Amino acid sequence: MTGELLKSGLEKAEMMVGGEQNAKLAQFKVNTKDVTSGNGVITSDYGVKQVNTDDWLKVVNENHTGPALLEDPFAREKIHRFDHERIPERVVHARGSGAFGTFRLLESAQDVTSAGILTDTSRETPLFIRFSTVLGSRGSADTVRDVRGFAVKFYTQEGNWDIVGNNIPVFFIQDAIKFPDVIHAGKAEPHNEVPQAQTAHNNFWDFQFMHTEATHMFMWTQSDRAIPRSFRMMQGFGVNTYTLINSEGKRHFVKFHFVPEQGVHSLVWDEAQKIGGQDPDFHRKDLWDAIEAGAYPKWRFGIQVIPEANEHEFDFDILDATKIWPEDLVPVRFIGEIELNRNPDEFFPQTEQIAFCTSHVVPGIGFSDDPLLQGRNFSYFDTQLSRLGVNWQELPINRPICPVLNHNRDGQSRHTITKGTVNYWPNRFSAGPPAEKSDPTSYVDYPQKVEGIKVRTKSAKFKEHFNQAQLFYNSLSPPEQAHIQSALSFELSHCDDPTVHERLCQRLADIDLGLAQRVAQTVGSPAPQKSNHPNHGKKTIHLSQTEFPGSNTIPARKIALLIANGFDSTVYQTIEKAYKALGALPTPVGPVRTPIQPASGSAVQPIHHLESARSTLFDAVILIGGNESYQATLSNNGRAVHWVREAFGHCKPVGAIGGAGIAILKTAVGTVQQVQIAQGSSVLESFGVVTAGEQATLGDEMMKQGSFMTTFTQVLAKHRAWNRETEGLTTMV
Ligand code: HDE
Repeated sequence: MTGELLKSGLEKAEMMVGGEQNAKLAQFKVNTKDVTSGNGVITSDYGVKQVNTDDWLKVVNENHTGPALLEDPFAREKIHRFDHERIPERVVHARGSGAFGTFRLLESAQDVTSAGILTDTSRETPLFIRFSTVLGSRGSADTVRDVRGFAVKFYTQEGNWDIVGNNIPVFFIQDAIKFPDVIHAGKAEPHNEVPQAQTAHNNFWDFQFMHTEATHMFMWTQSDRAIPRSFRMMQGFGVNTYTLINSEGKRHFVKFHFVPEQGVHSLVWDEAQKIGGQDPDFHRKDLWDAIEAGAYPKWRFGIQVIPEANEHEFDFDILDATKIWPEDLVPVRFIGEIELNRNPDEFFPQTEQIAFCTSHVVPGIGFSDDPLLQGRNFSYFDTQLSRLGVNWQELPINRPICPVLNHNRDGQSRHTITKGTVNYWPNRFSAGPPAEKSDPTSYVDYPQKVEGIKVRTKSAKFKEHFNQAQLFYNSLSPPEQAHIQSALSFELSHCDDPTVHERLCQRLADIDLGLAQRVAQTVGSPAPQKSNHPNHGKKTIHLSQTEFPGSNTIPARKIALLIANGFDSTVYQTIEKAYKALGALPTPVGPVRTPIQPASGSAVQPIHHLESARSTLFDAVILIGGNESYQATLSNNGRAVHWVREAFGHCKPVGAIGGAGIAILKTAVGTVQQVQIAQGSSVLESFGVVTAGEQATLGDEMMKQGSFMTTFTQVLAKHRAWNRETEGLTTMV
């Protein structure tokens, strides 16, 4: 009976996946209502229509004043419900946002796994991804320096599979028993709950010093990875080592990877801090807007696979979550892609109530003896009990799309009504039996051989903590290395205990002596004179963002087109049209939001004025150019000048067209003599600043090779002009 039920459920799920709506979205229909459509009126939660929802029931005198009555069931219900609206926020990763999407398998991985989702290329699997910061509370800012969560729930035909990953491939600790310590040390300090959503304080850095195993990870958190430009531009990593089991029962170790098609890009620290105040929801809105605009973010899904027999062939332990599997040793095999294409309908029931468990894997996928993963497998389910209650898997967002049948019962807020007189197995009706082992859609445990003694210890290779911290640092480009140095200097400067500075600078010497000495000098700490672990000088591939393959793209990049009365309409229209066609988001910005008159042609209404959005919120700025009025308006506007100056300082592509555009540019960044400026009909790129002389500005000409548009597009695709920093230009503005 169960077999049939399961089969029909699977067929149904399969049908729906292939149909107009995916199975998960179809399932939501039962629980969804639309308050803005239809003729509904307000009722109480128990269904009675209400005629007055503004006045509490009272006993009033002739002046219509008097005490409110406790008797009023409508008022009481409303207040009761409000009083209990909040649930505990996640103990970590409290702030996050997410979206729905799909997974498509491009190449079967049946040689290593029997999992349907990784072997059946005809399937499209619904999914939800929640991105998050780790340390801040629910209301903290998006752009803080922190690890980002990258948690994926695949609603597969064989049950839910969760990859609860991060945007950084390693972790601070090797054993789950240390997790409360690292999180206590990282979150706000216990005596005054300061600071919010930052690691720049004594306790965090004290912990890092006390745990050499954290060295590799803290180098990642001090790198640009911890200040991503967008959720859409982050890599995702499963971090822990899982296993894949194929239909012959053979097991491989695996790490999961997601690589963004939008490129891997970050903010700069000054910008991240400013956006924290200017637009605390920067990442949340960016994801929402991209999906609403149809610019669906995509990631390639890949696996790194190591046969069971090769487990001990590496100089690191492949079960140690503080280590990567360098891609020159174990290449990533890309087998699928994910796309996010639908925003949630309501934040709380979907994004807040989604609950992930590393222990949720489907047939063909298993765990390893990674001690961090083993502890995580316990923790996630446990935390959902206090956050959402024991029946959390019945919540619409968490329900699998395949049938669920078992003898678990009761508990708070139980929704399911199971008919029948038995709630145990075995029973006299043979109702609700276990699945057959031969059924490939059922989970069969891998018969792992285990023998040993019961002790608290780690393998010898777990005790080596510096090789990969050095490997990471060495593999970065000079600007990325410089950013780590600045980040460490910032963080340590916020620690007011000199012991913390001194110890940490000693620790940095274990990664790179030069780095340690430079940081020590900046924070005013004694400079280490020798390293106990001299830098081995080795590098590996794909750790640097600036050199990350395939990162140079422009879709969904936000370009501010600065206009003011007297702007050049032809130039504006050409650029706007061209960038829209390329999938970027050109946005007119003016001194005010009332329509702006060009020198000739129709007026344009800016989407932002210079105060409502700063250049920090855009990827690039173009001074469109125009007549004297355009030039005077913007050159004499301090905010406009600051806009361009700040964009230059943040290494963003800056364009200036014609005499007027160039004049404003010079007012903003004139102190930087090294930037070369175009003249006459030429177009020039210099330090990511693209200028077009007076005669180079005409419409069609702009699209040709060597024109403003093609030159600016190349600069834009590179994201930032880092040579401004390496050549010291940014310190001059
Ligand atoms: Fe988590 N982690 N974690 N973590 N984690 C949680 O589960 C935990 C770790 C990660 O968007 C909690 O539902 C332990 C590594 C993400 O809902 C909690 C250990 C990685 C999210 C928990 C780790 C993560 C969480 C809090 C050490 C990257 C947010 C709320 C062994 C691979 C998921 C919740 C979401 C959330 C425990 C370490 C990623 C308490 C014990 C390593 C993305 O259960």
